[in-house]
Amino acid sequence: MATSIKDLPRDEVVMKGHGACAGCPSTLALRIAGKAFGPNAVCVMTPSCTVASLGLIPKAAYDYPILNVCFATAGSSASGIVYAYESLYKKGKLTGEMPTVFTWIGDGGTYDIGLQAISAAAERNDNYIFICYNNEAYSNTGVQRSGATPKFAATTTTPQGKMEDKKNMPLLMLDHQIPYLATASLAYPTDFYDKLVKAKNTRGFKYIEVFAPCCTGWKFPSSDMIRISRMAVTSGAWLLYEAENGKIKFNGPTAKIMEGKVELSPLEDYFSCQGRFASINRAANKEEIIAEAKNKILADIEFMKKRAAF
Ligand SMILES: Cc1ncc(C[n+]2csc(CCOP(=O)(O)OP(=O)(O)O)c2C)c(N)n1
Ligand SMILES: [Mg+2]
Repeated sequence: MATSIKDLPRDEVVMKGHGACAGCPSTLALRIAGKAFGPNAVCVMTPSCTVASLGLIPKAAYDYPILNVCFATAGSSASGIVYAYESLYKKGKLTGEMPTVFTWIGDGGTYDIGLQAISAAAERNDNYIFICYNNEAYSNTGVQRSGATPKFAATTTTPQGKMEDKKNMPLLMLDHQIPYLATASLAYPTDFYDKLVKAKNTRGFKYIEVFAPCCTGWKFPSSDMIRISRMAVTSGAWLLYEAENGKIKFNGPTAKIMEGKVELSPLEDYFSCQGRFASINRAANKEEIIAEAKNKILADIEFMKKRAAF
């Protein structure tokens, strides 16, 4: 049975005094991960907002051991930790439950700079949970475009709006034939929590990507973070699903969208509350741009329906 919000453990691993922006989605998502994994866990991070705001000694505000590594080793550092633990347990030098090893890495570190080592770890089916928090930009260094930035979104390197579509990283990871993969949203925290617990209890390589609307980079009031998280799902801009041994199951509103039981909410509403899409409003061909973005979403939905039935 799905967990209710009242059932979530009270444990907090994100401590007070951290330097994250108010309404930071990564920080909230980390709190939920801490509840799912419990105290016996080890985390690997690459340079990112989370490292800068929570992970740096002497101001580290996360109650886990954190290994802060360079981007290119995003996937391989966690593999090394797992192999070391497995060897120590085998030799009897460690006993008890092995800690949950997980990564907490941004979209820049996942989609772009760390991709090679992540792909290799997935292909080896290394026993850890790769978590990507996707704020659709290189936020920490001033909001540059990444492979996860959607078309038309303005960043500091695409001031007129990005001209290319984003990569479909979850599908790319699914094609590594890993035992568990999930997408998640902070508007559906118990769905996210259940997916984290499932990943913890699955052996092999697990990939979870949580959608993380960044108020600073996307230019909206911090109090709107959950509302925007929800609109991304209801408009079809972010699809919620999981795949156990490659079998896709849609979750929450995405399941209803796939079954044709609910209409997509207006994409215009999702765009209009974010400053990064402001140039769409100013464009002479505004209708054309919105129609193109909607058609892309519809095409992705049709593709995923067929992919899930396959
Ligand atoms: C190899 C390398 N290139 C660039 C940087 C500079 N850098 C530090 S954090 C960062 C942004 C990371 O973006 P993302 O992984 O999406 O995390 P976010 O900042 O959005 O939380 C960059 C480019 C670096 N540290 N190392
Ligand atoms: Mg990012």
